[in-house]
Amino acid sequence: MTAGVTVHEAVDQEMVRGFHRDGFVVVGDVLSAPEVAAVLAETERLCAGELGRIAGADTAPAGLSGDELLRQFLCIHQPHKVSSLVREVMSAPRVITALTKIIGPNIKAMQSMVFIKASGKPGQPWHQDEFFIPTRDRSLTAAWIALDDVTVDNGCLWVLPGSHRRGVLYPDRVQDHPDFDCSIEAYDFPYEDQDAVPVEMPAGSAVIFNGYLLHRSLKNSGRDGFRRALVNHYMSAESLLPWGQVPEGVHVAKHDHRDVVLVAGTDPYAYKGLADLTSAHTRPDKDGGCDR
Ligand SMILES: O=C(O)CCC(=O)C(=O)O
Repeated sequence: MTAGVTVHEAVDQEMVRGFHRDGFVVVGDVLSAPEVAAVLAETERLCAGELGRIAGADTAPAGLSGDELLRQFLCIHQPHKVSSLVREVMSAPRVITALTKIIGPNIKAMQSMVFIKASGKPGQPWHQDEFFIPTRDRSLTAAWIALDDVTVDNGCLWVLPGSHRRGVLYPDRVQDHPDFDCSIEAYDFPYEDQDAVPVEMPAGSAVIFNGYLLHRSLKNSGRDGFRRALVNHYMSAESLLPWGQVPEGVHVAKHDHRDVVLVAGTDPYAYKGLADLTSAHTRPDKDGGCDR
């Protein structure tokens, strides 16, 4: 330990060093057991449509409840748009403490996703989150919070340690592997599947990872049960966010998606106001085919 540095500071420095070296870090106990139970109950309410419309959920058969209902959903995007609880969890103190050490004092969130992934449901192939959510300063960072104990068997996240460091976005292509959902996959990167490590964690823990880190998840091959996770995406509030539909007449480099939630510090662009641009929606499940 460096002289004049407290134990807490030394632990933080080690966490930040690990994040920059590997592209990810696991933080334990970001949610307590009762908090996890509350988010799981909220997930059921989301699926039942009790919190507001979830676009795409209308295809679930009526009258289902409990596990039968949950099995109809692979993932719900932007649940924070209808759930004040999910919005609150975006600011979970242990996540924000870690993020401020990694990103800086001013942080905004632009995306939430709740994965439900019942047994037999597919994972998501190799990808880098910055391919989908581009920031100008490469500050995109995910907090993937386990809501069940996540294991290789039930389809935990896998990461390629250090794959963020080159700062390259690899090419992506359509894939139709039976173990993956309809998402496109990154390819032609200098890593092998054997280099990947599984991120197994107890419920309530989070893996925080860099937007350039290659990661994927495999099918839930458990005999029953779910592999649920709440994933929130954050970035530095100083950076513009050229994400989503670019309004007519605005150059893409000046585009700034303002459907964001400030979770730490101050927003230098507060003068622009906020916008309501996204809404809660389901991710297509392969059972229904991929819409290509
Ligand atoms: O949880 C999963 O199965 C995939 C999540 C993921 O890759 C992501 O949040 O970027």
